[in-house]
Amino acid sequence: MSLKQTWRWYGPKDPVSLIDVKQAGATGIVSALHHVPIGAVWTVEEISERRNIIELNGLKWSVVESVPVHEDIKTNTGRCAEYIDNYITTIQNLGACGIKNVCYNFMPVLDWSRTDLKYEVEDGSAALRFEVKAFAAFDLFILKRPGSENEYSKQEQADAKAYLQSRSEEQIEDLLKCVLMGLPGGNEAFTLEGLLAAIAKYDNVDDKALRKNLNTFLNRIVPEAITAGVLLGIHPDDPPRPLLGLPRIVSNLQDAQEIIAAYDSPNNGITFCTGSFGASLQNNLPAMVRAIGHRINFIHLRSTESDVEGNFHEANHLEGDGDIVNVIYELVKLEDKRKEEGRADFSIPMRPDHGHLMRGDANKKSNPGYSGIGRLRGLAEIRGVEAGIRRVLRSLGEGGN
Ligand code: DNO
Repeated sequence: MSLKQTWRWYGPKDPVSLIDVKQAGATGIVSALHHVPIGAVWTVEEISERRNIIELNGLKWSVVESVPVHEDIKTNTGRCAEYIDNYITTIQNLGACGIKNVCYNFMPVLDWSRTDLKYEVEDGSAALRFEVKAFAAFDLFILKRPGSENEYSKQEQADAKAYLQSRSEEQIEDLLKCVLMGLPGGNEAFTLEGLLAAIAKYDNVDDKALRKNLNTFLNRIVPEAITAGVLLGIHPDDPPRPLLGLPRIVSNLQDAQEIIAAYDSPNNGITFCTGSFGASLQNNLPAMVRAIGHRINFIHLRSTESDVEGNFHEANHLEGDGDIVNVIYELVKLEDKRKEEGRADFSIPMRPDHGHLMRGDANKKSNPGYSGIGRLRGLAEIRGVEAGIRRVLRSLGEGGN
């Protein structure tokens, strides 16, 4: 046995085809109906259509990533009640179509964020990067968010200004696009005014209020997920630090434990994203698997190289500070334990998350982080490590079956 090897596929327009996925050796697909407006119901017809395309290619739609949560739910304003009802219907429809694993996130306004989509690493491939002073420069001097000057020290403001002055117009434009246009699978593109308006909706929503709104959401959707047989997994904050003065509630072990405790059920789980949690040097990933493994419903494996200030770029899957080899060891042990306990969900879907843009893909169109060859390398390395760990455990008589 092994972790269920899956692959994110953005749908028929994804430049990486389902044949490519099959040849990479994945058997499960992670996909979403990105064309459905956030908050609207995913109908059985639309879900079945996507599922059929996947199945026609001999693959299985294993996980939905993501059913996005409308901002009105996160802020508990406007059409919140209607959007929660719609979310429930979507979960029921997914369950009825046999798709039983749903990832979502509760990050305010922006989904995952980076400041550079083409950071060149030593081997010449390009990685995604987040730089604290670049983001501060965007916040302070491009977005000019009211009150932002009170949230950065004098030194941070000076660094951000110097950073901006050192950049060409084209580089500044790239930074602007990187933050505003959103990354694949994230929220819609913003204008500067639109972003300011979206942020202003959080004027009265701090961490405590956001947690309360998440709990309200969970109390409504988890019982329905249980009935529909759907496992939910909240995705951590990426990066795991507050941005644009907005609240952040899924950045570390304690956050994850609070969410699990808010509604104690295997259906209320975590998407264990090693890249998101791992970008904070405070998070010990193998220890986190030991602590919350019983509620891990979906896994993203990738590594980052970070510094104490919070800057990071995405490293090769087995390099950087993610300690992915030890994480895989803990995951193999976790699956053994689940089998012993007789859990039906012992095999956990895992996808290689992101990858470098490599030379063979450099001239092809691709979604940032989601080119084919970089992820193929990641999956192959992960698969090799897992096979090796299982082999050794079996020969020692210590599980790994
Ligand atoms: C980035 C991804 C995120 C993630 C969503 C989950 O590569 O991990 O887009 O899918 O935040 O809801």
